[in-house]
Amino acid sequence: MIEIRHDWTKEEISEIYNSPLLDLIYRAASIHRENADYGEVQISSLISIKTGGCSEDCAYCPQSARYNTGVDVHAMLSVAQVTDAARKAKEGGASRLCMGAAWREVRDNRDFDKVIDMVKAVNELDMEVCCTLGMLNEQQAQRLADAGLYAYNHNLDTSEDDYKRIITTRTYEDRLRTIENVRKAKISVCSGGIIGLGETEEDRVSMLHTLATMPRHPESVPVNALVAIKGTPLEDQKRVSIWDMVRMIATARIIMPKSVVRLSAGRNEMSVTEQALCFMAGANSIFAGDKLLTTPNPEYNEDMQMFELLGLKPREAFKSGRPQRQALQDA
Ligand code: SAM
Ligand code: DTB
Ligand code: SF4
Repeated sequence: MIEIRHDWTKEEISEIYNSPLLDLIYRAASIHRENADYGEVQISSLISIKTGGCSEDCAYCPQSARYNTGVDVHAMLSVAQVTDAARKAKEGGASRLCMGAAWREVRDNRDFDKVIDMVKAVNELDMEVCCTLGMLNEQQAQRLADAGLYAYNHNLDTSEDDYKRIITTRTYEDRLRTIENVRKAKISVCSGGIIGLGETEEDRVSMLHTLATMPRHPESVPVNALVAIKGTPLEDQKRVSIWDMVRMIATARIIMPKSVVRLSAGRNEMSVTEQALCFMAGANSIFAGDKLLTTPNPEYNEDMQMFELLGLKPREAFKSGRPQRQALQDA
């Protein structure tokens, strides 16, 4: 039995993160292999239901209205457009559809009513439905849960201390509060961060510490490599080293052994060999489809060839039970 701990110290996490690379990969791979489904990779497909024009100043984001990034502002998609995309993603092997909106927070207006309709419609296709819509209050989280929302993505992005350098228009506490509201509504939590923002190793360890000491670990932990976007304050950031990506993934795998660790943004700049190292280190989820929200992602066929080569299989939907409430209660 794998022990799930919520009392990790920063020192312990730092020691793991900084252990000799091959030891780290071996330890993470061994833990990963204790899970029955280690050859399976969960596939999520992303769709931007409302693009650009966001009021927030997240220094990495192509969708902030404050930077000239060339991303056009789009009105919200229709329910039919979303279900069409969901059907295609499902045919391609995706078990989850994640709908993203360039919002600071959810407001109780007609746009939110439309999101609720989208959640219901995608749910009917027998896919896990995920949303990432910014901050939520308890009632809004409950409304999404009642519509059948399976998961909610809300990333911490970096450490509490580093947060102000990256975002000034909201606080770390705001972020944590939304995650709590999602938890209370018994929706599966997806929360992780980005590396390559110019953060220190201590910041990475601290962010992992925040995640791994939550009363329940997030069910999904996305590890994004910064996609440096021209026009944003982080446009000149160097591409993050693959070894840093592997260290983050392996450490997340070791300290949150039951969570799905997602090799998220940045795959388009990675070779198959590099991605194979990430899977070896315990990554067991990706975003598939030729686009993330606004930036390119590897072609679907290339990903399927990679799966074939590495002997990986897409994970079927609702493997953790449906609705996931029981699994969440048992965790
Ligand atoms: N507006 C909502 C929010 O901020 O929570 C939802 C959408 S937002 C684009 C979702 C996440 O995408 C961010 O929290 C961040 O982790 C990730 N992201 C955005 N731009 C990125 C970039 N250039 N490189 C890597 N990850 C990025
Ligand atoms: C996550 O952790 N990464 C995804 C998803 N959750 C919403 C978003 C990545 C966005 C990369 C930049 C873009 O395509 O706009
Ligand atoms: Fe807006 Fe989300 Fe981008 Fe921040 S990350 S600017 S909140 S869309």
